[in-house]
Amino acid sequence: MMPLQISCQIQSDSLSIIMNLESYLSEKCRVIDAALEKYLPPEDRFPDVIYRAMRYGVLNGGKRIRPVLTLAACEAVGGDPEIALPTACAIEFIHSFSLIHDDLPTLDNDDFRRGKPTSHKVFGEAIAILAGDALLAFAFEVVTGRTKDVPAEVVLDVTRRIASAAGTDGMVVGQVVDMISEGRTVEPETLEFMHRHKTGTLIEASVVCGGLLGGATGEQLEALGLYGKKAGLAFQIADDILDIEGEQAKMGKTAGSDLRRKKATYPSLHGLEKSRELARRAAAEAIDALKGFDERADPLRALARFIIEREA
Ligand code: GRG
Repeated sequence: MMPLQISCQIQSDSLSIIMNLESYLSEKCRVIDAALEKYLPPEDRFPDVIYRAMRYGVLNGGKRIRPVLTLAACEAVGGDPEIALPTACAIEFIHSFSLIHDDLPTLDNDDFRRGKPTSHKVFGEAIAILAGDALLAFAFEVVTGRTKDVPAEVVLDVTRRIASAAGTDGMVVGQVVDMISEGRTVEPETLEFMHRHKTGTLIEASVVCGGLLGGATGEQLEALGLYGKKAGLAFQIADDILDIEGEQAKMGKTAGSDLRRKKATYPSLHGLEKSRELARRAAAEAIDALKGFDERADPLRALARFIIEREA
């Protein structure tokens, strides 16, 4: 990973934050990767192919942005990130599930993901579908079974928010709009709806659930929700830009696939320059949403910048 001395200039109150995001990310990723490995079923069980496929889809080197956001949001409200770890991992299981299904021939038909052959290329389509299904169910097993020292109603609320973000209030409708928009010119509102749902809702849930588990007040939750919405939108606009400008080797997936499939994207509708401006604006609004928080929210502020400056 490139050294990331992130200097965040917050536009509204010109507060400047310098933090070493690289060391923060690598420490959090180490903790998250160890927990993902620990929670996942071992692959020496019958029938091993499904466990191997589940593990392959998760333990293949993602950036872990969503679980890092969950831990960072928990810390931003003074909570113990250890408590949020099962939820952070559950969200990564759901995200990994969505990538396995998104890559299938019937959806995006991609051959590479995170620098490796996609799940269906390794295990065949049927097992890839089942591994995705298994990861979705497993995510809820982990949140409800592994979360400790939190009131049951908080676990219930977290569970409901994650389910809602994965389903027809979130990823599923976003994906449907993505599919029906292929090859068509869509209205800016439709594109924003698509991005908010396909990517934004799970990112928002990652942040809000971290806050909930950390004991956030109602006001803090509202601010974290706004941060998550804006950061989620910035993330997907940046993803659209990377599909055009990014280096395939760094991204670990096939570049230019949106163009080939005539996908509705920010650059296709607004052009690259305006898209960069919209991503910057969304990230600045995310940072602005945290103005009532102290320095414990600095990682969230730096992550908003990282989301639009990343190279993969
Ligand atoms: C997942 C509930 C559910 C149903 C299937 C396939 C699908 C519906 C939805 C697709 C959602 C999807 C794949 C959105 C794209 C989000 C996106 C930008 C993914 C890339 O995320 P990164 O960059 O990837 O965080 P890494 O590999 O770093 O984890």
